[in-house]
Amino acid sequence: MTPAAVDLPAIELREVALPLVRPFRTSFGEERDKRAILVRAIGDDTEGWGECVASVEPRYSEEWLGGAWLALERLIAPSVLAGAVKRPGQALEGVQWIRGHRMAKAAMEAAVLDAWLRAGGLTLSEHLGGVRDRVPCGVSVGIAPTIEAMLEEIRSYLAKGYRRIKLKIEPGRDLAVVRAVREALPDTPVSVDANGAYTPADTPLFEALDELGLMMIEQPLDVEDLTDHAALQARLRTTICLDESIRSSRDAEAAIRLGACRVINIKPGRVGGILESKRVHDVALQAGVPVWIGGMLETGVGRAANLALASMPGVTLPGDTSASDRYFPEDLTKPFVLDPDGTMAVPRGPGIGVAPLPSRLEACTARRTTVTSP
Ligand code: SMG
Ligand code: MG
Repeated sequence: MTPAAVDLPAIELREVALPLVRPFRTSFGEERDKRAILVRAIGDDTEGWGECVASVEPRYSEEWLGGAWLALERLIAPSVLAGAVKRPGQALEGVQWIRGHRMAKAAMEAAVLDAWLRAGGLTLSEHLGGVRDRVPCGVSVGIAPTIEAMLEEIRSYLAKGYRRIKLKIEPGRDLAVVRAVREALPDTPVSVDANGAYTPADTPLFEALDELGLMMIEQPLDVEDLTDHAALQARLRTTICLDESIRSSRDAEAAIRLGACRVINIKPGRVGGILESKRVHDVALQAGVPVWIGGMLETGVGRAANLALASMPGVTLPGDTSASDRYFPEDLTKPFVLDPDGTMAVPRGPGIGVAPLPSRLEACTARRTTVTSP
């Protein structure tokens, strides 16, 4: 059944703040608490939720929370309020002229899509052509102060069942750390993620990492260096996975054509939406390139959508979608729980299948505003 058009007379924006269970350190800095913008599309008989993954500072990409808030409040929400949403892809039609701001657009699309699917009683996974109701999960491990601390953290994740460990690396904290982990846990599938912290001059380092039997090396070089990634991939047996460099399905096509990667990490915020994520997936599937769903330390709202994306047929590798207790003492939604076999259930309710718990939402809200039709 195709849901009917939904009228959305108002859009609420909330900035939320949640403490993390432990600081998350990457090559571009450390986060101690999670801040996000939640978009709530309010219809007469339905509502929908989306999460904007822009970080507080523009380090992962040029987007940042303060800028995304303004883009949503002043440009994106007024444009969506101007018309009824008859088809899911329509939510962002009026904002095509806005260059960039993909994370802000993705959050709005997610909220509208959720409202539309809820109105029609369809799950997001069904809408995306999902083929599984449980998905295998990995976990991303931040840079720790010592190797011992990192090993302890990793062992606790393995005990819970996680199927793949991703280590964050940065210049100076790379080869020795990864070697120590491989030696301590030789049978554990391990990947590394550099968040673009290296240059082609670091090729000897990657050749050394190439000897360690890693599942993949994620975003070793700068976001704009597709050709350098292609040259590096040609020298390595280890698969290169691109994250930051893939901002659209066109980027995915180009990267695959150039041989810049053999795997793609899909994040809906980075590529400007859930529907564009499906297009990246389709391009990769067509080319025989495996994909997995990444994470941006989302609250349960964003994670629910990521789990639905992970149910698509071409998502054949464990993602960074971990359980609520890996991130927060208390999530915004009903907690997501990892099964001992290292899988999580794809939400079964209509739309994204979850919503923020009202009392948690109030407790975590730092600011809010409501944009209404003019
Ligand atoms: O959601 O578990 C998660 C985090 C996964 O490592 C993760 N994300 O480059 O893939 C990545 C990073 C970006 C995090 S920036 C906040
Ligand atoms: Mg990454």
